[in-house]
Amino acid sequence: MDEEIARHIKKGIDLRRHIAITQREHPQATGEFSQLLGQITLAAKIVSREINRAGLGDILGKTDEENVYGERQARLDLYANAVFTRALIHNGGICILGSEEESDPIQVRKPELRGKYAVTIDPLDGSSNIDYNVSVGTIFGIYRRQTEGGPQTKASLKDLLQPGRDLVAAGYVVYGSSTMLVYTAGDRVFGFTLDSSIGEFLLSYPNIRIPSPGGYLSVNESYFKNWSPPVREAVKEIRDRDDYSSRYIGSMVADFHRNLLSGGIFLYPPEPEVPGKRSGKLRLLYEAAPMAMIASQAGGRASNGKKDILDVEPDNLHDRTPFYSGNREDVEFVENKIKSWED
Ligand code: FDP
Repeated sequence: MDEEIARHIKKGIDLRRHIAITQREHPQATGEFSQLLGQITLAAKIVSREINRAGLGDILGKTDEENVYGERQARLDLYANAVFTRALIHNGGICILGSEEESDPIQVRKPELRGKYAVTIDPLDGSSNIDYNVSVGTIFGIYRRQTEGGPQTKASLKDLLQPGRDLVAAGYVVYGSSTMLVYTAGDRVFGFTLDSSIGEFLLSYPNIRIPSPGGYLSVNESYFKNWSPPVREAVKEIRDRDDYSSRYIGSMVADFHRNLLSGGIFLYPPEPEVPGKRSGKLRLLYEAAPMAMIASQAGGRASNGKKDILDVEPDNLHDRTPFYSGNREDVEFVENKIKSWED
């Protein structure tokens, strides 16, 4: 980042001003990217407000609807999906949206509203925790449209089926004890905290770097018996290290966020003998790839056990992937364990 621009990025500035400053590095920018981030933050504020008063309204609990993975959707899943979809489709500078809650992508139908970005979103990650007042999140990834023909031409699936390496930006919102938005546009990771008294996200972390070594081991150990031998061995060894402690919330955004700030490794390994979990649980496009971009920009790494998540080419919108992310050394330690069993 240009030093003159970096000087203006100070704690406390609001997100809109921050985007305006960072966009100075891109004199050719049309404003669509700023517009898109603006719409994401607007939707995040609406969802945050609803989550904060969730117990008061009639919005907790499950619906009778199932998503494409056969999971029963929570009411807040559907609410968050509707809020983000509306914000992005009508005014977001995008041409197509892939949502974890929808089986098919959503097209921007009117040519005059079509922008140059394709967006993936997990509107409410960790929603099985929502009824218990545990932190949940939203994850988003922003790609450049690949389909030729300009706004007159409809977008296509290939605009969403891109490897994480092609992400223009990625981020998440964690609805926790405070609401935070963390994002990267490929140069540093920034964290903003929502000041609800003025309704603005203010810069609280100007340059997040994953501390290393040490930190938290974060994994659902109740699946220990289902993992492959190298993964079991790696988890046991990390657990025994003196500078590691265990924490698992079961809400990916919250687990990832804690480890981004404190170091360590978050794992969701495959369970080779368990139908539906042979590639783990997490979704490549909606969860893994955006988080991999953030981990990598913060000096860490995310892997599927064999290669960097950013290099994995998606075949389908709803592909799942094993996921190991955090300190570069810890992720490489797991990768080497897996490799050593294959050799
Ligand atoms: P949830 O099902 O509550 O939406 O991928 C979704 C996710 O939560 C992640 O946020 C979380 O890390 C993981 O599933 C939790 O899965 P387990 O309950 O199997 O640990």
